Amino acid sequence: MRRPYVPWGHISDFEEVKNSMKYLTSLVPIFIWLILFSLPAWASEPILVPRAQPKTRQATEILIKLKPGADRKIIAQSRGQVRGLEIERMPIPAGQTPNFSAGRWQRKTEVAWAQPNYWRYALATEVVPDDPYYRPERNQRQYQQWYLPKINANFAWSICKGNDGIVIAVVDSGVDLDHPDLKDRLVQGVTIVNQENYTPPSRSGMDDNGHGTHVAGIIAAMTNNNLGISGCSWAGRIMPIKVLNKEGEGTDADIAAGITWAVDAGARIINLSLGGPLEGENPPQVLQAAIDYAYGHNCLVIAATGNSGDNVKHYPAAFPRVLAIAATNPWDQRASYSTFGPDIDIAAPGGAGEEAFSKETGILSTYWNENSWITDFIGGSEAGEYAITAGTSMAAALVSGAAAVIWAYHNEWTVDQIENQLKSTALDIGPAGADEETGSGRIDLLAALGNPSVERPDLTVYNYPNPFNPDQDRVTQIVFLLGEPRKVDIRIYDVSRDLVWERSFSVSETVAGKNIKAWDGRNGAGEVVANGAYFFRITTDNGPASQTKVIAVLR
Ligand SMILES: [Ca+2]
Ligand SMILES: [Ca+2]
Ligand SMILES: [Ca+2]
Repeated sequence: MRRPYVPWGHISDFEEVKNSMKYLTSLVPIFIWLILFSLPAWASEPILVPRAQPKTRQATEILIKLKPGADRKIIAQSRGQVRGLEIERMPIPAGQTPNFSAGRWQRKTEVAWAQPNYWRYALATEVVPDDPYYRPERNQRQYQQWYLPKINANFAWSICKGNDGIVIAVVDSGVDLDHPDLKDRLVQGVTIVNQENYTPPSRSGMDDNGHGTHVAGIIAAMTNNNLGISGCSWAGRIMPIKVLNKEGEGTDADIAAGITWAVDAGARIINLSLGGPLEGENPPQVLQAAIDYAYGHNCLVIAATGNSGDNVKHYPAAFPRVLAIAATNPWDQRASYSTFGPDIDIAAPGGAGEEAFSKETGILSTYWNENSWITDFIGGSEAGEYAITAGTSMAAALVSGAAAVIWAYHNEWTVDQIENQLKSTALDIGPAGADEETGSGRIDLLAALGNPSVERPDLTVYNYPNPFNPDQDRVTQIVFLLGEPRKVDIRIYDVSRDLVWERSFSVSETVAGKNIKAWDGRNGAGEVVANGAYFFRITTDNGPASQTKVIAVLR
């Protein structure tokens, strides 16, 4: 029997899948949606927002303006003039700094002025879409898409938000064609599912599973429409290609046909959040042929590497011409479920797999199921129009969204150039250099757009409950997430900036990941503080990494 492909990150309790993948069922958590049914009030606390900071590159030329009638012999070495201006571009002699060289020119009697040819930088500023699930409003049960700021998408959007000319084919279980946060992003798709005892929905590309709808939302949900989530690409078109059945299974032949259909219909990117292990001796030739066809048409094929948590080769991700995506958790580590091996090209946030599901660690996106009429309800098998899950499927989708933005910005680039740009600008994580867990590292969309000028604080801070009532809550938990154990100081100030409370924690008292310290609402003299706003500042010994947040004390 043909082994069905299952979409990574999808619930799979279907008997056939269980039987055919028996050896993987010991890894049950990998195939389970990690769903949080009810979220505590603190679930709406904010997460870190990186700040843009200029990077400095040294000038390599001096620009000089000669006085009228000056002897032009002194500019014999000129590299030419600045267009439209009689200003010369002079090389800097070896061993001289730009300022020293400019000073020497400035002192010459023939020279009106001289300046180094300083570098300027695209000024990336944060862009905050109005979609309610992107960022929370204080004290409301709203969710955050931490994975977008994680890859600096919020700064990248100030440079490029995408382009409707870029079509991304989601070769998956289909996409909910009626989803209010997707429908205006869709182009005509197709259903290619040749399976006995299964009848797909009558409308081409319509989802009857939910997985493809989740993937599509990560890539390019309708953004800044004051509804639901934000997509990684604000523009771009999703082409729903349904090749998996209601249980999320499909065959090589249908997947290959879906790929060639998408290429012929003009897709630039093909997202394959699906796969299965090698069977027999040879990689699946029909998929190889389809991927070669896509590559031959300058179409980028992106695939999830698998949720097996081991180094079993999975196809199609293991094909060299596929961009194979591993998943990371919120702390830039390989997610525990993420398949590893020499075929891994790059990593992206896919959510943590080792904990119960939450907005802090899972991936929130659009969703479909029979109960999709339930709106504003997230979690569980009854998830409505939005749901949280985790998997390399989600990581692959995020890379597809990022690639769509990069291609919109560099429309003339080839598949290889897009791939190289994603790899060369990724943040190296895990073992130094390219490694088998996360490939070239975790993607950074801002860096990939050519502006690597962003500070990367390794500190995420929030507290809960907040507001905090010392009489009822006893303590407020101050939570800080660290990339690695560090020495940490916590100081709490009142509004007049007087110190109220402080503690220092040594490296041996902190851990990589989540740290929690409690404040009981009392000052250094043991008295409960007055109602009002307090600031707490957390500083680590990691250079300037610090974060300041507000605690409201309310009794
Ligand atoms: Ca939206
Ligand atoms: Ca590859
Ligand atoms: Ca590495």
